[in-house]
Amino acid sequence: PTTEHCFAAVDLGASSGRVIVGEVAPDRLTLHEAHRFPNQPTRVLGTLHWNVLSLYQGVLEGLNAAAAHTAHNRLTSIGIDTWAVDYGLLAADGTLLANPVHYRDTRTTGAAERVAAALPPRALYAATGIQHLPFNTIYQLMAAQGTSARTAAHRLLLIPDLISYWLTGELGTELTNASTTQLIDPRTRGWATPVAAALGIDLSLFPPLRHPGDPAGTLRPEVLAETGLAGPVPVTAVGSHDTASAVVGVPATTPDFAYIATGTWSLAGLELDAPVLTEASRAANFTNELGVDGTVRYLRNIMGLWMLQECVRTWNAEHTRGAGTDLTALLQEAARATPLRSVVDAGDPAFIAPDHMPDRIADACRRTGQPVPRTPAETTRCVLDSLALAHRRAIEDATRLSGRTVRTVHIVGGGVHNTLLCQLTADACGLPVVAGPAEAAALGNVLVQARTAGAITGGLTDLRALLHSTQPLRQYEPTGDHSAWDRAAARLGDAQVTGAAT
Ligand code: ADP
Ligand code: LRH
Repeated sequence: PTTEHCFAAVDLGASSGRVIVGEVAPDRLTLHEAHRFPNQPTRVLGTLHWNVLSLYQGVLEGLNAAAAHTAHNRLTSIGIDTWAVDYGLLAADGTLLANPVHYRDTRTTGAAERVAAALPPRALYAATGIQHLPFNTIYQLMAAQGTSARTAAHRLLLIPDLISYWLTGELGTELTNASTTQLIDPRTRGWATPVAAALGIDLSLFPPLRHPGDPAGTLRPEVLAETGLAGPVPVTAVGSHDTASAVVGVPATTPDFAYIATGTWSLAGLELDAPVLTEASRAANFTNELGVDGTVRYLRNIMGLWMLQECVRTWNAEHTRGAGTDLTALLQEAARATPLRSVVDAGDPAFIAPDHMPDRIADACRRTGQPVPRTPAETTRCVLDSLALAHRRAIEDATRLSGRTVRTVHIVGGGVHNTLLCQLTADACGLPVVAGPAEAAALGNVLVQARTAGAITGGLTDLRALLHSTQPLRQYEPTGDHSAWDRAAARLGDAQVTGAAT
């Protein structure tokens, strides 16, 4: 590798963290996975936490491995993206006051009602355009009111901003991820001050906003010593929300595309120039998260491969399939299982919490009068059919609500490896699917850094053209009887596959 233009993307997903080195030139883009480590939350005294120090340790090990991969241990810069909504609270001296709580923790139960009493959901949506999800940061802050950490807090840092602070000592709040707090006005792309005032949230908790491409400090000497990197190493703000970086990483060649970022979650929707804040959009539970280069990510959160991950975890614990479930064999069996035998609402918040996923899926089938899956392969098929159906519904709703047309669906993220899910999504949507890259978030992260450093130039279209010409992609054409998907959707009824809007 050359020294000039190696970038490290720190990409922390809910299932794994990775540090990926991207080498970039105007006509070349190669990735090297320096390090991958599991992200395993821990329940302590009844609260589910992220193991944030262990994640930081993984980042340091990853940067060490990245240094070893580059000539002379040099990186042009580092960018950080992680999952959204969660945060750490800091004391005035910068100490982390408590271990960040996981968005799947149940502490937010009842918080939405308290927020609604202070600010009706319609007004909240008109001001922020954010989909109602029980774990949005405002609900977490409502739930944290009166706790000792919240009372003592001087600063609030979203997870990528916290990792960035530990690496550089600099404070900031990156905009794309800030939009997931439900405290940003997507029209002005600044703080929604009236919303914060109505909810009693002190916006001075958040350090100043920074934008993708802004400088975010340089690695502290202690970090250089630990990682073996040769300084100085700048940290560049990227789309620090992993989904914002993943959308940059969509290799679209025309404007009429929809995307589905599939990993732990499926985030399905469109890239727009302006938010859609209508009441119809609120009722359909669509979000207007902010994207790179002034864009809006108009999408719906769908439960994603979390449902399958949790099933596999349960089966492994029960030894249903021996010591460990072989995902490849399971997916092959699922491909042979009866199609669309039973489907569940993959937008249903009932699937958010961990544990007992196969039972919860069985219950949902029972409640809707459908056959209960009997084997892991049948349950897997039910999950994948349900996800494909939810993908289709999200794309149909997004086009209807925005007035846009879609001719191609791009799938990016870990789900790209799941060829059955990609084919089912093409079948359900009745549209060609282009699958890849799997590491779209890391690629989007690297591309924004590379543009900032001057290694490449142009807008999102140019960045995507580079992806299209350099990354392996696979196309899936729609097959099968399209009306079978309409009949399956009808079994769930109209209100389904949106996640109930309150
Ligand atoms: P996150 O960023 O949320 O941590 P990823 O984008 O890494 O998630 O996607 C993880 C998911 O991708 C896994 O849960 C799994 O379902 C799927 N996946 C990854 N590799 C494979 C594979 N080889 N075959 C099938 N599915 C895979
Ligand atoms: C995906 C993701 C998604 C959020 C969820 C909390 O990793 O960032 O966009 O809604 O995690």
